[in-house]
Amino acid sequence: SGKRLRVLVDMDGVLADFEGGFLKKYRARYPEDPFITLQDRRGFWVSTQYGQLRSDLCEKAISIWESKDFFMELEPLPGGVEAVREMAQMENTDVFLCTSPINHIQHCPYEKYAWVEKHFGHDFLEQVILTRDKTVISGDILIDDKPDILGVEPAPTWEHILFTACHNKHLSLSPPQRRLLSWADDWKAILDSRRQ
Ligand code: BVP
Repeated sequence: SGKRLRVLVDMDGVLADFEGGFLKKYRARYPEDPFITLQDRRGFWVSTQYGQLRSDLCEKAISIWESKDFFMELEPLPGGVEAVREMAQMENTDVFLCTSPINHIQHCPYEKYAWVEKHFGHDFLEQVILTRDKTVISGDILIDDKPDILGVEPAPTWEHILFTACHNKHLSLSPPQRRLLSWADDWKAILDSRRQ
């Protein structure tokens, strides 16, 4: 009881398999070029690591997620859609999908909404927040695979829960930062720890 809990959930790397979708389409489009296995991924930015592998691969990587249907066709990560649906049904709980579109605007913003409609249904479009700055969005919890979530607000209201992904699993967190290892991990306990 008490006030409602507001949970912000990221899409890429938390609900949608950005890394898997990227690697599959990159290898299909550039079969002669080197690639980075998911096991060898380090750092949030795919483009940065590909650019370090070979300088021309940075723009080749970018060409993949700037293509039509990239975001729309991402596979859901295991258990994510089910967990968010269940979370949204819980008492005193408001869930929003909080995601940063790329600034190549042709396809990504539309396809993120289309992905939500496809996997959650039309009514869930009400819960979508597209923003390039998550620090100005208020909430109690932000579940996100990006290790550093920065913006103009130095003291965001939310606690960032780091969702484990191939690129962040080796990072040691500075306490009291917490992780959600996957959607099979105890997300309900994390929510309960923030309820009044
Ligand atoms: O829309 C995603 C993909 C894009 O950044 C957005 C991250 O959004 P959040 O997960 O933080 O909501 N993106 C872009 C690049 C390179 C751009 Br140049 C990248 O390497 N990885 C990545 O996810």
